[in-house]
Amino acid sequence: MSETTPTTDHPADDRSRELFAAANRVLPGGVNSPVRAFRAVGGDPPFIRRASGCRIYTEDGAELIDYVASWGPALLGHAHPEVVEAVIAAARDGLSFGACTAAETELAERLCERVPSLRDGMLRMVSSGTEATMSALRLARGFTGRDLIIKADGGYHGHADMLLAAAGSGVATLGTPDCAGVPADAVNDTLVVPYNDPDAVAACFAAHPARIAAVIVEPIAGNMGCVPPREGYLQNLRDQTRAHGAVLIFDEVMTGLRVARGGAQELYGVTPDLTCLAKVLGGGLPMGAYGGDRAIMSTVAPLGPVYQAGTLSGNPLSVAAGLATLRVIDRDNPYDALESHSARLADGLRERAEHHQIPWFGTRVGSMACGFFQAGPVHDFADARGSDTERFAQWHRGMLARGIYLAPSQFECAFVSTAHDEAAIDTTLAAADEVFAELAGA
Ligand code: KE4
Repeated sequence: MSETTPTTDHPADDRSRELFAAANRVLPGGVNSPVRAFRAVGGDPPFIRRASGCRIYTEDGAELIDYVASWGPALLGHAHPEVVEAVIAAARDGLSFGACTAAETELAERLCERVPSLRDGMLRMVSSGTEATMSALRLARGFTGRDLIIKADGGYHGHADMLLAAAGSGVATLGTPDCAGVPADAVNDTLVVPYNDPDAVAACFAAHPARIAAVIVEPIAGNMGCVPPREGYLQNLRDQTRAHGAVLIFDEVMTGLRVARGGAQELYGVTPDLTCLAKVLGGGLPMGAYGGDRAIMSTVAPLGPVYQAGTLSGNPLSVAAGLATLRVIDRDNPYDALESHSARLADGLRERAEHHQIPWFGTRVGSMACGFFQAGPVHDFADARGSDTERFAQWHRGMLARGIYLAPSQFECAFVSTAHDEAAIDTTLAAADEVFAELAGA
């Protein structure tokens, strides 16, 4: 999302400012991923030296309570000892072989038993969410012999060309490039529809009979802020894709393993044909996967004609981190605690915004949440864009100055980890009370 950079400086500190100046000389924007540059909230980003539990520690010696969680992977908090030890042990036996290992099979088995769409199915490991969704869409096209795909406006599925599409002039008209460098042909088969609008999807199927290969959707939108599916939306997509012979793909890169043991598909009881996973799955190391229906997955090379490959796919360290993460999840069953701590945070923020009469529409599913600076409701990206992003930037700066590290964009989520205890939540709420008071007085 392109957003303006507010004029006032961010309260970053000298050492981080020096490091950012150096970074800007050799990295575009000083970063290895655009959102980290803090352009939507202004000022220089703090540089992180280390992290532990729910806290990150900056190069300037600041200690911050972290709700970015590496954009989702840190479900168990940072540097979880069992995950770290598993990675160290694996590293001692070699970093990568580019060959078969038993651990890859074990991880695949553990995923297939918990994610509904993977049961009796197969999966293929890759190294990022982008790789997972790009591969799943190529597979859907190869399996169906069709070319068109449908995605939601404001849905983010990584940066593969075909997915960087802006909505066409009409709901059923094909997309146009949403960024430079994407040829028109790359998105000419991409239809972009409003999220939470099943009729728009139906219009696409009516306008393009027997040409749509797949619908890809975040079952809980997390890249326009947190926008839950409306009642029946996901089931409607399931029914429409089945009726039209199209593949339903749930992009659970963010929601998978986070909102429930089996992901959003378990939570809402809707099973897609294919699922994309990443983030929590790698426990903080580069990891992704796509998988599902055995007949569809049997179209993937070397079984079938859909080619996809990766040097570090299923590498021992990422697999070790993933296995350790699943072991901790299965032993501790963290979801009830995640729910209660996340509810404490979300309810507390809403109460304080109301007390200070700040227009705030809070959304949450499990341990992913956000607050839109508007009265709401927010059901799609057009609604989300009605938020006061300048007030969000002031909120972000105020919270950071009080030791709370939030995603530097109105259109991202906050993530609660198992390491966020009540004390951390209450510290966050106390900071929020002060910042809301500041905003009210501004
Ligand atoms: P990666 O290629 O960044 O591993 O995953 C892409 C992706 C796919 N699907 C969903 C639902 C995602 O949220 C993402 C990546 N999420 C963003 C933040 N919302 C990553 C942060 C960044 O781009 O730096």
